Amino acid sequence: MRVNVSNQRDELLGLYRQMVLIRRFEEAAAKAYSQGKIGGFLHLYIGQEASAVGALSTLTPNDYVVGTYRDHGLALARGMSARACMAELYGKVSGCSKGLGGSMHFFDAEKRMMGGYGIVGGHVPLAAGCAFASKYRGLGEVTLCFLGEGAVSIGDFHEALSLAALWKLPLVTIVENNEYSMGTPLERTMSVHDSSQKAVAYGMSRDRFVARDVTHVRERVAEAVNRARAESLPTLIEVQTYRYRGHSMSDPGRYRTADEVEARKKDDCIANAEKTLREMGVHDDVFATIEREVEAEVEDCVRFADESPEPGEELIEAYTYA
Ligand SMILES: Cc1ncc(C[n+]2csc(CCOP(=O)(O)OP(=O)(O)O)c2C)c(N)n1
Repeated sequence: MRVNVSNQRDELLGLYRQMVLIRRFEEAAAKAYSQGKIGGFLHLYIGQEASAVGALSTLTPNDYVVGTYRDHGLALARGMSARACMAELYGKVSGCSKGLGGSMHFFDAEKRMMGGYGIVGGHVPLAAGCAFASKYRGLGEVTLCFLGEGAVSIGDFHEALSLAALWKLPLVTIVENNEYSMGTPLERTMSVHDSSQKAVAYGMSRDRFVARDVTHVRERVAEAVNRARAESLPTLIEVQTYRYRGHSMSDPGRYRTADEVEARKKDDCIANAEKTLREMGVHDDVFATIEREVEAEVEDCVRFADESPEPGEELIEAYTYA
């Protein structure tokens, strides 16, 4: 079979652009946080971009995405507007959750981005519920659920996987193993270091790979998404990745050395994609254009967030149960 190189290149260029957008968006968010414009928590995804971008590139608009508080990358990869996301970080009424959710609660029903959840592991049953609803209604939709390896020891994770396997739900659960749960390394929280092995207990398909190449992530997740869509079967995937920043903005990261972080940055998913694209014949001018366009989009969303109004008192009653 003849491989269409220009299609592969264009596809990778699209994924590359999304990863650059996520990284520049979060760099701008970190700056705004240090300027006191963003309050509360801010968990950055920098270093992990290939995971969300590769995985979400396998979905159709009707599929569902459910994630943790580290949700900016998922939201942008799902095509949510950078303006609505940045405004949400600023707590502005023009944010995707009307400024009431902040960093941890990005949500967009139209894009089927079902959140952003702060309780570790608590969202996995919600994702199983989405998958159940799709199956019950015979819609052929798939749900992709993201969590950290810290959530694998939580009961909710096991209850959800147990039912997903029993009821053959179209659910792909992706554990993003970035090696640390806040400041605690994996070796101190789990007796089994390959979390995909948990699938064996439920008779569920599993996979495990390193997220250094976004195309590779896309191909491997596509196998699971196809299995979910065509056969209505769940899969558990462990994606091995690494976050460069602290757990959140308040974490100075003293539990790991600067050398460790620098060594991991040498295998950066964005740099790796750029290298592959150059090998495919993409030149400096294309990268410069992408950088310029992304910079303009990020500047625009920061300006939009700055200029948007604060939520008014009417929102307090509108979204409070009493
Ligand atoms: C049930 C529960 N316990 C504890 C916390 C506090 N907490 C927030 S994030 C976190 C670490 C989770 O790490 P991991 O699942 O590996 O995800 P990562 O932050 O690395 O993406 C903890 C313990 C919480 N939010 N919910």
